[in-house]
Amino acid sequence: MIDPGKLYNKLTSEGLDFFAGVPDSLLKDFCAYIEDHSSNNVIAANEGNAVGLAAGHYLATGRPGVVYMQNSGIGNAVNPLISLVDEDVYKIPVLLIVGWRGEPGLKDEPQHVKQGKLTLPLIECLGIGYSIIDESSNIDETWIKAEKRLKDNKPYALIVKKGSFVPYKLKKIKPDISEMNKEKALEIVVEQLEKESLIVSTTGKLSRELFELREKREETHNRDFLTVGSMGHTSQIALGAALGNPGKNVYCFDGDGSVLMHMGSLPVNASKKAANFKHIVFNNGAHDSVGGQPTVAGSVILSDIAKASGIEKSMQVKTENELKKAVIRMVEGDLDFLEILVKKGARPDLGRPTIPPSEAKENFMESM
Ligand SMILES: Cc1ncc(C[n+]2csc(CCOP(=O)(O)OP(=O)(O)O)c2C)c(N)n1
Repeated sequence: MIDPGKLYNKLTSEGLDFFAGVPDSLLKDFCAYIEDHSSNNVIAANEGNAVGLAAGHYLATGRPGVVYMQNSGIGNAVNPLISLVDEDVYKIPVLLIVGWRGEPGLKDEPQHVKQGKLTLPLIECLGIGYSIIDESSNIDETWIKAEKRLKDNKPYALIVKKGSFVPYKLKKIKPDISEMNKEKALEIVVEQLEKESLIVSTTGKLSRELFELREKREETHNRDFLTVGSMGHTSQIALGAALGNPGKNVYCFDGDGSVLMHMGSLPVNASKKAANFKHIVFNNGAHDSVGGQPTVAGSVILSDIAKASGIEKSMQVKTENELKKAVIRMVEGDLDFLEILVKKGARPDLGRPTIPPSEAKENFMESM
């Protein structure tokens, strides 16, 4: 297996000492190593932004930046890869490190299957040279291929298979921003909501926790739309649903990483003034689902950003008591945006949704 420190040292010794990206579960050991050792690591809002950061770094220093991402993020990065760093435009070298979820032949969740199959074709169609990295890859040999491309001012990608890295545990863990357990907070919210309300929940563990909570409460899953992929788009799915059926309350259960990824949604949500759309963000200040790397949401007040975006009835809570009162206000129509500060961490035995997405969609539409 590859020692994340060895890859990090190789890259920095070759002058690639600027890192930007969005964390990924397959790259979590490498992302954690960078977070602990580099003073030049930007955990970006989305993968396209990360390419922009690497391009800016190159403009300032003449040295390529390193951009890490899950293959789900290739879509976010396509525009700056084609219209900024591409050889037909500014010819800016950048090293991409891409976690290969859904690799053909390996079992993975439904949202990763197509992305996994299309990862190499997508990289090829973008004209980006690449090496496939697995546990037996030789970093020095791979670097020779990457360096050649980078010297020609072209991007190069390392497509990293599952299990390639020696485990490395993040040491610089930021303190929790709240004492409240996320599953407990979720339970309080679900308990207070009207039975017939619909929920659109975000990518990662929150949707898995909602699924398990429904099982525990012996309730139907039919009113929940679990956004298993499409990170950052949850509030727009919920808004679209709310606008499509003004007679039903639609609650968006979001994460801080997800809100940050496409934050422009907030003023758009405000502008629609849909009384039946309600946004609840579980803010743990981290990308908890993929390794706990920090997000900038740990040091900003998302409910103030919502307010400044035009969502006047917004508030932040961090105790169970405050939360109960806030959800009641929301149900009564007196609150549109609720930020719940919660602790990082999830149960190690957390399950995954067992209903196939297309069937879950039919059930949700029926409830709608
Ligand atoms: C476009 C895209 N980039 C990255 C990922 C990998 N990913 C899945 S969940 C997640 C973290 C989500 O963070 P947040 O919304 O704060 O929720 P938390 O995991 O903390 O519950 C990431 C980065 C993804 N699924 N899609």
